[in-house]
Amino acid sequence: MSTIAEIKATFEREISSCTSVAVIQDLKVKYLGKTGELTALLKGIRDLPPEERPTFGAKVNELRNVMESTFSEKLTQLKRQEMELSLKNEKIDISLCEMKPWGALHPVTLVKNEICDLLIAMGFEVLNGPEIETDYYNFQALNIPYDHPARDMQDTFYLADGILLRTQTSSMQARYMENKKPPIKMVCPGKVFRSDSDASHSPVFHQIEGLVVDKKVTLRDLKGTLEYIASHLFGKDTKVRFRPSFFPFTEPSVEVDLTCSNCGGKGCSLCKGTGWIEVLGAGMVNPKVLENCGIDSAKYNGYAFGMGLERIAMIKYGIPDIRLFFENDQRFLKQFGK
Ligand code: 2NL
Repeated sequence: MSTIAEIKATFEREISSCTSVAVIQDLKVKYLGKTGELTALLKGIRDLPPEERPTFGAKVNELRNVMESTFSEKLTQLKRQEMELSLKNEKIDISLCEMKPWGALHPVTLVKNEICDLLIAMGFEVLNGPEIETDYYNFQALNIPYDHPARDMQDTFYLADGILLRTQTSSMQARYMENKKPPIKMVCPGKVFRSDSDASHSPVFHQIEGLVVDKKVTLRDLKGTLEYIASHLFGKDTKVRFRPSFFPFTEPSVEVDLTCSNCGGKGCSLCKGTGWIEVLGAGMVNPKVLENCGIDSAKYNGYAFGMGLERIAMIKYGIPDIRLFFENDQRFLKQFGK
């Protein structure tokens, strides 16, 4: 009986000084576990004289019940305390994310994505090509003669004999035609380089060129495609106008004007009172270019168009100077793509 009293006393002392859930679980094992102190007492009952067993057993059981309810009360209390403490200490500052400056897509990327998405919807494939090109794919394959001014050192960045920074993405289109049989519907966006620099010319800028090669393609197919793009980029009432022009790689060639998105065609300072803005060049692929790339020009023909993405973005967003695209000034960049 005195052992029971001793165990009870130590138990009460230990449990009242217990301050954590982990410790209380150890204590429970110490007293009530398989090899616990109280369990040992119960097992010892058989060594007592039979007349003492009932009273002793009842006392031990009574203590076990007290211990079990004390453990469970103390456990609930400690769990609550630990929860309150962690709620107090582990604060999550959810405003921290707001403090980080969010990036935005560059206006040239926005315009590129928009045009690519429209062309993808019409079944065009998007391809990227090398920025370092050979003279052959950049000029010769595209029927640009040796005496053409674009080939001059003042217009093209040459890296080595016959190697240059591409001046147009059509170099990739020439590569593509060599390897694919018509029908071809592809678009090629990317950086191009020209030795030229002022408010409307940058030594590096972005172009997107489209190419369709198939049987019986017409200038009207080209116009329809451009009307679709123009109406989505600048509004559904935008009209497309062709004016005769010249490119070595297309015949006939056209300059393409759109009704001014600023005044809707009435005439304003942006369109210099004409109501029209020149946005791109295009035409029917010169049969010589098709032949250069191994396509039978008696069987197939096609159209092609090329536009400067900075120019499109300048018109769309009213940006006055091309150099703004390349200065990486956050005050400029963060106005787009929110
Ligand atoms: C412009 C005019 C143009 C093309 C690009 C092209 C490509 C092949 C064959 C024929 Cl593979 N043409 N591209 C055609 C006409 C005009 O670009 O002013 N770009 C900024």
